[in-house]
Amino acid sequence: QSNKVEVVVFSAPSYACKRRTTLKNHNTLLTEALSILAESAELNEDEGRGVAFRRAAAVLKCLPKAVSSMEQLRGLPCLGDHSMRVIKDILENGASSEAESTKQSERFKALKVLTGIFGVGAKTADRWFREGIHSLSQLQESGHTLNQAQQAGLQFYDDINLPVSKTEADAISEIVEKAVHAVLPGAEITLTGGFRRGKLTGHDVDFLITHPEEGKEEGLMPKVVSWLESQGFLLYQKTTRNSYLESKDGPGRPASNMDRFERCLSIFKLTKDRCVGQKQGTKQSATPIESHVKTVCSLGDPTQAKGEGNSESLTGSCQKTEPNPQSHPHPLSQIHPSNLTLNVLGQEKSLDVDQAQTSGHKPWRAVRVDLVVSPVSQFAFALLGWTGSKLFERELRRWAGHEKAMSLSSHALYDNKQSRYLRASSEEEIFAHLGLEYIPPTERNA
Ligand code: DGT
Ligand code: MG
Repeated sequence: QSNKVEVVVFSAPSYACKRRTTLKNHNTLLTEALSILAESAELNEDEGRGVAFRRAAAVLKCLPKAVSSMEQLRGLPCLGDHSMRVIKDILENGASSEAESTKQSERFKALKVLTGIFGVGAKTADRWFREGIHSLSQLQESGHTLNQAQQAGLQFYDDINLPVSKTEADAISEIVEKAVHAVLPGAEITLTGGFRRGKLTGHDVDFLITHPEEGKEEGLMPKVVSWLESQGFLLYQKTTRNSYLESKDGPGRPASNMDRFERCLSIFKLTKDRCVGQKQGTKQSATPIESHVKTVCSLGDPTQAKGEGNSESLTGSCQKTEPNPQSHPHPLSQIHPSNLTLNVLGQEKSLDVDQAQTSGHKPWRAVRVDLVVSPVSQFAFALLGWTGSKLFERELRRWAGHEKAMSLSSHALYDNKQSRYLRASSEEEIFAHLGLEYIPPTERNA
């Protein structure tokens, strides 16, 4: 018998798309610290550093056990010197002093609060921060003109920063299904994003819509939006048209990482009896009673804020971060109530901020919903592209480009060697084209 203590040395492939990452994370202390540093880098628009920390966190997420010594990390990829120092600090002292001081820093806290506004990305938040705007109340006092998205973001700040539950996502699914089937029977709706990966909460609800007959999906989004609007389900929406066919860069080689599908970024109004404790078999009618109650919170002159759009929410890498309401103070408690008015059935009343903003005092909540329409010929690519996680997607594209000389997008897969597009009607086929073992959605939580 030997007295040698066996050290489990972990190993893992360096591409996240070759690993199986479930939601069971045995190393949350480590991954949370690395995620804070990633988030901070992203807020500082240092993408390279952000990705490095995301990769380091992701490799620890797939380990079958908690890390207990530095020795065990010998065989692991993606762990640079900086990440190793962070891990060592946690293993020795129980916490990372760097992650802790980042979390406490005035800049990080302020940028988190400001990018918590829908339609505000890292760039805008940084500009405001440098002007001395560190809180929502300071933003309001500054007299800055906000675009429509940002106004909605401020108005529904608390709700939007409150995680969406699976029950709420299912209630939204029902509404979206009703809307889509009302305007195009036979269309198919798929829940994508984090909920498709099995997450129990999310920062938004993502849907992909298609029709089995190519071309039938054209012009669908405006009709769906009109239906939703007529039923009082939308608090905000911005639809962008599909420009895929018009673009010069060609499928599989998008000019930016943005998709060209018809897409609607929206904020839904979800009635409370639909979100919490909805009883099985007691589905209520599609029209919520208070869809007749129009809420108009005025936060400046909306006519002054045109043209900026909300593109930042699409491109800002820090816009969509894991919801963590605990790390936020309650910035809305600082908003001056005199800025808010509520128009209920034509009666204007001044409104207590709590009544207007917090989810506890009103019979509905605001939920961020992303709708994407795809032609059925591109559906598999769109499904793979919109299921995530973000790092998994990035790694799939890196694998395709670096290891296979292929270009993968949410529209297509192009083989640079054969100079042709590779067709696929399922995610399994795409993985096969890429020479990868199929990883189901629940194991894409890198
Ligand atoms: P969540 O909502 O916080 O629970 O997390 P996810 O994983 O649902 O993340 P989300 O909603 O930001 O996005 C879902 C997936 O959709 C994500 O993995 C990547 C993709 N995605 C999001 N926005 C864009 C975009 O503007 N362009 C492209 N190509 N993909 C996007
Ligand atoms: Mg999502």
